[in-house]
Amino acid sequence: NSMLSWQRTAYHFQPEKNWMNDPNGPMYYKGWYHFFYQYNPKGAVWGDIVWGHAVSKDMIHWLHLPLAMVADQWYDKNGVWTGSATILPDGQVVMLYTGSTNESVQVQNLAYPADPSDPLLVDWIKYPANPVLFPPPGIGAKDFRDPTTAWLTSEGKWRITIGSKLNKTGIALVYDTYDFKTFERVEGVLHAVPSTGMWECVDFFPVSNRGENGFDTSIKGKNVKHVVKVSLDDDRHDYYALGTYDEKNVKFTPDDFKNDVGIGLRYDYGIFYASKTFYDQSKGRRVLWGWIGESDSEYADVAKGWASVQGIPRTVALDRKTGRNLLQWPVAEVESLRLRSDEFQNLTVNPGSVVPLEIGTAAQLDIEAEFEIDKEALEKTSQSNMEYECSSSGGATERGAFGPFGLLVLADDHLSEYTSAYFYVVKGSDGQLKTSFCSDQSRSSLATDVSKKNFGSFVPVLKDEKLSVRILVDHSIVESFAQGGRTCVTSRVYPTRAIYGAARLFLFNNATEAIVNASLKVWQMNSAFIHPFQPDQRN
Ligand code: DQQ
Repeated sequence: NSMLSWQRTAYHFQPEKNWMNDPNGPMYYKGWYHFFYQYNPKGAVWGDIVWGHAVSKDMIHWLHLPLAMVADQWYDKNGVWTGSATILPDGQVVMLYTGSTNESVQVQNLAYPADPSDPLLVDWIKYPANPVLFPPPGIGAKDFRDPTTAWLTSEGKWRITIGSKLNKTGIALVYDTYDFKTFERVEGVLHAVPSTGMWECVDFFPVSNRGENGFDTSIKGKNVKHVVKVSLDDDRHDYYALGTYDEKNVKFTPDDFKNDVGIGLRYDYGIFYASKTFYDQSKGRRVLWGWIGESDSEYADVAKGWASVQGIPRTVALDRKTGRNLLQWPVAEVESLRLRSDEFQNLTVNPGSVVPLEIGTAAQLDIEAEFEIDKEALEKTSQSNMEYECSSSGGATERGAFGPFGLLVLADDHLSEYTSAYFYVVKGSDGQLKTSFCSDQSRSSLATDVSKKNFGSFVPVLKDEKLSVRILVDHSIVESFAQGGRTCVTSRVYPTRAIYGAARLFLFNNATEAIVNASLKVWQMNSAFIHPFQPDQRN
């Protein structure tokens, strides 16, 4: 239905049609980035899941390849579900994935490239003796899925973890193997958190506390911290914790139990789920992929013939300034799409004002913005003992002393539609300033069958730092990275007027006391090339 095609994105990865969900088995192999994904070839809703496959030289422009794996065996008849790739030291690729069997039991299966000399890895072989793992005793037949990338133990075995639950406790089961065909269950669990429910798509990886961009999954040593990420089936968000991995006792211990996995930090406070990282050995960085679903109705998805996009791949590294959170940032390659830019220096945005930014059209943008608020007003204010929560607030229109202020993206001239991305600062009972960053969908669309949620969270702002945000705007997606990627928020929005050439960009300040000084650079973004592979593109 071409009537709804304006919501398609121009530079975020999506198949030509139908339903997509989790990223699967991302890796870099013989000069190509490979991306597999959960895909329904038959329609725009979840079901009949197989593995879609695309390749890219830069994770921005993509060539769609034939389906990598379909549901053609008893052990994956009800779905070729999520899995991960491991690249062995000799370059061999091993893929482990979950199959939902003919009886809907969740089992783990092994697959490998039919022709390792083919950089495109078009054909895949399922190991004839699959499945390689069944749900262990005491674990529900439908609570055993999404194997991770394997990492090496000191004894030279490969170790993986698989998400599950015991009653309402989310757990990560551990298995060791030499050959990915026979596995040995490791007693206990890598990690468990009560009341978090089923853990989907567990991810486990090292980060450097010295500043490197990324580590191979098997790295060990003094400069290493570990991250556990889980996708909570019950609330559909991806949570992570930083901590320590004790190899001998096969235990992850979070640095801060109050911020344990599933109850503390999220990768993204908007729509972002079932994410997975991989180590990009070509650039020495760790890259995160995340599934960004729709926030309109299933009826609308069926009508438009497709559902879901993938977020722009993000580099992930420890935030060495705080030591307590990760930093996520769009991969540098996205900057190759930047076209013409406009710059605005030191604009004064007074309380209660909206400032149009004359940049032409604004449906495909990359925005870098910095804000400073007037310190005197902050010191003099009588408003203290304040709390702020994006989700329960009135969004861009509810005024406080020091917020909200920021940007209105995907807006129309008359502001009948806009998505606000804003900061809100409060002075707490301890006299300390606390900053929230929010992305509000409540005014994004005149349509009624869409989510009107306001997403966001607290963002750490260190002394002498300005407030800053990077925002990628792409027709129906707004991906924001506040304070260098400490807090990220992704919204899916469905404007009916603020589309194509009618989309505009504004600054706004709806604080009552704070005068805001804003500086921005705004790039128009080119569309990415995302098309079916043609034989002459084999290079
Ligand atoms: N999606 C897959 C499962 C996974 C879930 C099925 C997470 O393997 O647990 O499509 O979105």
